[in-house]
Amino acid sequence: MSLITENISKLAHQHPPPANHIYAYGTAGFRTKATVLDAVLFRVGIIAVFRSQKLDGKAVGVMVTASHNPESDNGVKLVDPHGDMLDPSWEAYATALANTPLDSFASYCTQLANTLKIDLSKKANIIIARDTRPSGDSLLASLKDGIHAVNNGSVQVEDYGLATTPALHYLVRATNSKGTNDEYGEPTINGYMDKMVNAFNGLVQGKPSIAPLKVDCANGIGAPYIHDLNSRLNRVDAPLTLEPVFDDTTAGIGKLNNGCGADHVKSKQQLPVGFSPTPNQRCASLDGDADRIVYYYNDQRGNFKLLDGDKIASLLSVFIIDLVDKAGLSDTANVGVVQTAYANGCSSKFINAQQVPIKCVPTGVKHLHHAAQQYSVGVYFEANGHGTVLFSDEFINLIKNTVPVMPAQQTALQQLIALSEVANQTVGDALSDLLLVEAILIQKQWGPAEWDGLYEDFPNRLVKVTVPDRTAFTTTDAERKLVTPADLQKEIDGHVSKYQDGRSFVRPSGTEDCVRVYAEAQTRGQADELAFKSTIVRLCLEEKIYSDQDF
Ligand code: G16
Repeated sequence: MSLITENISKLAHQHPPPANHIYAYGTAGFRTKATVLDAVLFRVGIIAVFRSQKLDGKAVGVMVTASHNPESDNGVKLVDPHGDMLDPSWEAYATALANTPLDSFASYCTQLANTLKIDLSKKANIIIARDTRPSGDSLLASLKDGIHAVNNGSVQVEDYGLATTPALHYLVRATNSKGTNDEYGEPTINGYMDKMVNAFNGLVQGKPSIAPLKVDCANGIGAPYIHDLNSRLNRVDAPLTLEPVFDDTTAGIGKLNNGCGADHVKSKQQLPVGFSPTPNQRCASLDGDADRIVYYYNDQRGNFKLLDGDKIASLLSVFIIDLVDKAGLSDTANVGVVQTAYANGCSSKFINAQQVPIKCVPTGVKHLHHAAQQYSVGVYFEANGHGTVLFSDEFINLIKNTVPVMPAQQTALQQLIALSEVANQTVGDALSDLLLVEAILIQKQWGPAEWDGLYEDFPNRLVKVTVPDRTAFTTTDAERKLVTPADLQKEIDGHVSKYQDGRSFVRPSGTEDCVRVYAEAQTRGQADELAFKSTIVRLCLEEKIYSDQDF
């Protein structure tokens, strides 16, 4: 046994996996109850070192978070050197490592290192952080044990403590690109904030202020970041003020994502509990690790109006298309939008009507990010508020090197450059998205109702259903159709055909123990009927599946 194998074996025994527990790599990494995650975090530490060693010691990120899930859950997201999610081809190795029995664990690590041709004597650089969950501290310690289990003396760990997920993604890319021609920014939290705020300032300087924005921080790590962002905006006299609410980050008191946050607002189509904005007041909600944002307002009659990821994507794509046109680049650059099955049918119709191509991909940032990279400017958003705008290197070169012949063209080019710096190029980012949206609203001097007026959504319903085994549900066609259980899709199609503009699909969640049912139709009553009376009834009664209290 080599020294490293011995060390792995010794430390692995301090982090034994629970009996009979199978871990699955889900939509965004491992995610489940915090109480069964100790072994996973230890083992993820090892895979992170392997990944870094395989990539010649480039920094790899590990974020300990369960994002929108309840406070008692936790999880882990892995970040590749360019700042995007772990290459999907490595998910299988991470899963195998997580599920290897303790007795054979050390020898399996050696075997995996051999298969992947990893030189364990190479250096590795791991950047880590966590969200505010009470379990975060001890899980971070397990992660560090895993990292140090492979320590050959040249494994470096940089621990940022409490940070948002998008900040960690930024730090990974900024660290790896420092000193190169593609330098992404100063690899510090200050550098992350400065880059966004300076570029935002360039977009809105001299414009009249708009009403303050109420920001629901989900009682998570986004709270100190929103407070910090607000002070920075004040310092530069920006025409925007943020008013944070739900900003209590005290760990262990059950407030995180509870009755507040982006997932609550989007799934329940309701205000955060106990929150009553005045009519037409612009509000936004982040999730627990600040990588998602949705907007909303109450109209004059007190009706709740949601401005979700689809509305954000629509606002951004219309604005960008106009700038590309004014910059004289419409013939050279292609702008595209990437959505998932959850995108409201009306948003897709609206975007298509602007002559912008749309691509539909399975749920998960990794899928959207990859598809958006195919465009000069790729706007990607999940309806739940997770997204960003990617600018290709070629397009950045083009806008930086185009010599303007008219002042309007010069302004458009400058604004495109500024947008590319506000937009997080590594992952969906609530803070960066907030600044993108606010910059456009300030430029247009729009309130939420004007933005909402771009198009009207089809009423829709999203329901979680607890099932005995969600792995029994498999899908195809970017998750719009079920393959198994057999014949269930035929039944759903039968129900859908009864409703004009009806659409419904069922898919297993990759972050929670449930399947998600989505339905939309022309009226609220029909959307609910399609979701509850048709699709879910079929699920529950015929498949002998029992729903949670949402049913
Ligand atoms: C994660 C993913 C998102 C996905 C969401 C829900 O978000 O990053 O892409 O939309 O989970 O996934 P599912 O429907 O499979 O449970 P977050 O913000 O929770 O990390």
